[in-house]
Amino acid sequence: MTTQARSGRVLVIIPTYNELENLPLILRRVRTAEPSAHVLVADDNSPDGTGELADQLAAADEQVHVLHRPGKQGLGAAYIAGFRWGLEQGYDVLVEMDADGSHPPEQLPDLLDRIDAGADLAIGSRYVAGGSSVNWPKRRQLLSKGANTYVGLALNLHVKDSTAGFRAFRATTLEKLDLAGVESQGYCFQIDLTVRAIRQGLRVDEVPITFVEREHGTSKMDQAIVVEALWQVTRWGIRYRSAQVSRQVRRVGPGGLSRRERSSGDQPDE
Ligand SMILES: Nc1nc2c(ncn2[C@@H]2O[C@H](COP(=O)(O)OP(=O)(O)OP(=O)(O)O)[C@@H](O)[C@H]2O)c(=O)[nH]1
Ligand SMILES: [Mg+2]
Repeated sequence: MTTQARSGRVLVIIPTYNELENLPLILRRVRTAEPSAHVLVADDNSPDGTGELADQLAAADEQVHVLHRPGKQGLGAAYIAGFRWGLEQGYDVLVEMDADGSHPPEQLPDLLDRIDAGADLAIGSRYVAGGSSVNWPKRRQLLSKGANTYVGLALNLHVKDSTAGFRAFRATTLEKLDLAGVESQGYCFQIDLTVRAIRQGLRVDEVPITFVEREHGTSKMDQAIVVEALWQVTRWGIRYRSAQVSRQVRRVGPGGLSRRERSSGDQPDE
């Protein structure tokens, strides 16, 4: 599908914290891959001057915008602020993309095609057929894959890469997710949004992507972050399953299945 055929205005949100080297590269790649898309750089007052560089780049390109935030408040908070800005400005599709090149802008059209084909949320996935990770040490790959398998089991999700951070949301999807109620940060943020979309009955599609480990700048990820996230997922899983059990108990009641349920073959939730 050509970019001219896009069903709406697209905003690519790129959160930045100390991405001086990466920012010009990623902006050029996004603008080339999807020329009609606008970009919002959401910078948390990076000490290395990424925010000032973003201003210079925005001054030279009317499709590039900058949201300055007072200090480092985490990826999730930067995205929520970016979503709000984009919704206020009337964009129809809002995209999450890291600044470090891990999410190849050249694959952005694949995500947008999926939105145009009817998805409410398109996730760039490493773990569906055709997806992969490049330059990732084996240990990190195992940690990520294991975490995703655990999330799927604990929360009963049929999404292979619920922690992925390269995604396109319809504006109408974000409006249904109760963004004001999202408190999760870091590794949990993406999982939280995935769960919210699925529980709303929205169409969530995974699109294969090639995830590329950052070349410039420093990584903020470690094992402790993943372990902490999985503990939060476990708490959500327990809450979700106990809600399911209470529903089941209410439905079956002390006398077993109602006559209607018996005659219709209707089963309580699993
Ligand atoms: N605005 C803002 N951006 C952030 C913050 N923390 C991380 N980012 C940006 O979010 C994106 C993802 O962060 P990364 O550090 O690449 O995290 P990661 O991809 O999980 O791990 P590595 O690539 O291994 O470092 C990058 O564009 C970061 O600059 C933050 O507190 N505020
Ligand atoms: Mg990264």
